[in-house]
Amino acid sequence: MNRIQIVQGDITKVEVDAIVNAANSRLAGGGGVDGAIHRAAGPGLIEECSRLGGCDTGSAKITGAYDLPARYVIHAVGPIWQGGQAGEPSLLASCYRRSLELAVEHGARTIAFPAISCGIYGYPLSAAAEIAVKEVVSFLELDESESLEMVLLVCFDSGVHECYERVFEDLCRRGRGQR
Ligand code: AR6
Repeated sequence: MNRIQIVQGDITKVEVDAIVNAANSRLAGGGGVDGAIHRAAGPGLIEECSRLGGCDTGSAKITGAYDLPARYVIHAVGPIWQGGQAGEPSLLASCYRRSLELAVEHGARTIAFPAISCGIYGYPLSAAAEIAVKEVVSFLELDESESLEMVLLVCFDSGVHECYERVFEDLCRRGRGQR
């Protein structure tokens, strides 16, 4: 199986059916990857987001992608890191699961994720990367009809990229992941 790819780059440039945004719970736009996605999508995106009534932390909502090459943007709201005792790991895992479910529900066959919560929200990178990789691997293992062809984990810089590669290789070595 070769359905996970870890790549370095700008998620707004990636040609997939759905890109995931690391949004805030008001879906109000912001900095980081959220700012980049809204700039590249154009004003239609914030207008559509403003009609969605926000989104709970740990969940996700889907919109059109406007001027982006993708068909959909899935706005996932990751947890703000507060030390790890406030349910952050399960909230982050649930962002990945919910985004993958939404993609499948909308017929997307390819999806790209940024490192949700790993920027402004301060989640420690290797812990977050492990959750991201594990959730994607488990989802793909259960997706027997292979409705998802490819999941890209898009790392903005080389530090994030190296960390994801290391986490993925560790997981494969332990026999729990396949690519
Ligand atoms: N492509 C891919 N990854 C990117 C890009 C890009 N163009 N730009 C940044 N990243 P962050 P968060 C990486 O801060 O921590 C916003 O204000 C970045 O290097 O974007 O979930 C929202 O509105 C990091 O590895 O998201 C929220 O208020 C990762 O994306 C808040 O930030 C996530 O960093 C969400 O914070």
